[in-house]
Amino acid sequence: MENGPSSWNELQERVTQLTQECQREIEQAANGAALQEVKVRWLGRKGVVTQLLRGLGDLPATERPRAGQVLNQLRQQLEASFAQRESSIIAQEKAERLERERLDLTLPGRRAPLGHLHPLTQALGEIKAFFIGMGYQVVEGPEVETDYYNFQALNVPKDHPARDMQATFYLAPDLVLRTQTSPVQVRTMERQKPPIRIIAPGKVYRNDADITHSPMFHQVEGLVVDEGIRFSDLKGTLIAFAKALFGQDRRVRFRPSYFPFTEPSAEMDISCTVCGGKGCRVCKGEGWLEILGSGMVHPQVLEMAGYDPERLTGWAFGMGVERVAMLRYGIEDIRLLFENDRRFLAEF
Ligand code: 2NM
Repeated sequence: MENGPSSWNELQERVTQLTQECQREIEQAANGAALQEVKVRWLGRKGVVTQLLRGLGDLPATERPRAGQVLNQLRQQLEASFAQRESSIIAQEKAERLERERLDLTLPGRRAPLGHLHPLTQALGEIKAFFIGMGYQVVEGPEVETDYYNFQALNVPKDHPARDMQATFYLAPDLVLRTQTSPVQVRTMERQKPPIRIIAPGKVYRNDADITHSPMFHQVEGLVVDEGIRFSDLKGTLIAFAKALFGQDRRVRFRPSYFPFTEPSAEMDISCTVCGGKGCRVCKGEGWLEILGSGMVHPQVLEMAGYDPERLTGWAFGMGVERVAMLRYGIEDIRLLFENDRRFLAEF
């Protein structure tokens, strides 16, 4: 061997030295990349061991086999050491990764936020449930109405203050946004024969806006027509309704009132839901809250709808859904019901 060991002892010694040197580097390689770099330096195409093997060609033919054996042994031994270290690094890196990515499978899951019905929809649902339970039909009709169905058929003459431009949205001289759902009841009377037991929920429109009025709001009106229907039917039904919605121990009273489409007419109050009747800010010291208007259907209205007022009588009522929701939940500003601020809605 030129420039190399001149005796077998020296070659053996050199190989032992190289083995130790390489072994140390293998142990010190901290990760896969560092180990690969060491491997290239020792066993790669220009690596230490490869250079030595190439040097074999320079040896006399008689020495080549033995020297080749020694160097091949060195290469095999180093390859084995690399493989061992490689697998221990892979195992260690896997253990580290598992530790780093550890999941606590016992943690409770994140609950999907559950929505709920809008307070107005809840109030409307309770109102409908009561009347459906009493055998009433739910009917709907157009929000754009003719002057005839919104006013004339309800005994509201051309010069009545309820037709004031201030309150009614006119779309054309004979076309309005309905100011109440009563036109639905008139349309139903025209279509069906008694007995009639219906409620008409829906949007209505009036040019009013403050903390208790919105230009669009919701009403539920109801109508019962048959032979022998009396004011006591109105009272019994509406008292049962008030107690179903506001509590069985709620007190109820009727006050005389006026509507063009009923005679006699009455407003129904319930004892204040906030103070129970002692008088507070919500009931303005009265102890009572007005929740709906009602009355015996005016004979003129029955007649215009094609019914014989000598044979048939009826009673009707109308209430604002927003008002019911505000009284039930103690909401002081109607606009909160339409802003859809989820922090507000989440309270109901
Ligand atoms: C109310 C009050 C009193 C009412 C009357 C009718 C109809 F079509 F039968 F004439 N529907 N609704 C009525 C009666 C509405 O709202 C405060």
